[in-house]
Amino acid sequence: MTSPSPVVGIIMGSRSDWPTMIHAAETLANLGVPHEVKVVSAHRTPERMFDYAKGAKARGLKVIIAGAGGAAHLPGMAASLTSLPVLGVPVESHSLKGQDSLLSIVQMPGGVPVGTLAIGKAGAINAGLLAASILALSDPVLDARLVEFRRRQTESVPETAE
Ligand code: RP5
Repeated sequence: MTSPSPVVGIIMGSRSDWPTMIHAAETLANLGVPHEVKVVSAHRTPERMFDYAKGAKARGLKVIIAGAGGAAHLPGMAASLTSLPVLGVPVESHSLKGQDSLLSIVQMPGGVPVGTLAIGKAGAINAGLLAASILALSDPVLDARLVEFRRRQTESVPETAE
């Protein structure tokens, strides 16, 4: 049996971003969303970035999740090359704790949007959930899985603090 074609592309500027971005991949896997994972650096592999973003829609991708740290221009550059929704995950950097990544990704000039999530693991998880929500607009089965995820999450929160 062949595996279904990916509909979400997870890209990141470096392999060192994987411990953060794995949480986006796991979130999508848990919801049964086919996805692919690639290292695509805006400054170290600019041609790979160009080809990836330019070809993403034709290959059947519907959403791109882009994680990067430091001078994190990958999400914005990807967004400039495709009309697909791009979700940006600021990876926590050593020197500035990801504040540099966050500001680099969030401050896009009007006209080229990047949906920016929180710094680090929470942002990667939420990027996966948000990508799934976008896809669920036209996929009732996925929508039901998201509703069930929320129900279980609510159920798992205890009322007492000790
Ligand atoms: C960015 O530079 C990457 O997204 C990564 O977060 C950061 C550091 O990369 P490495 O030097 O660890 O490869 O492009």
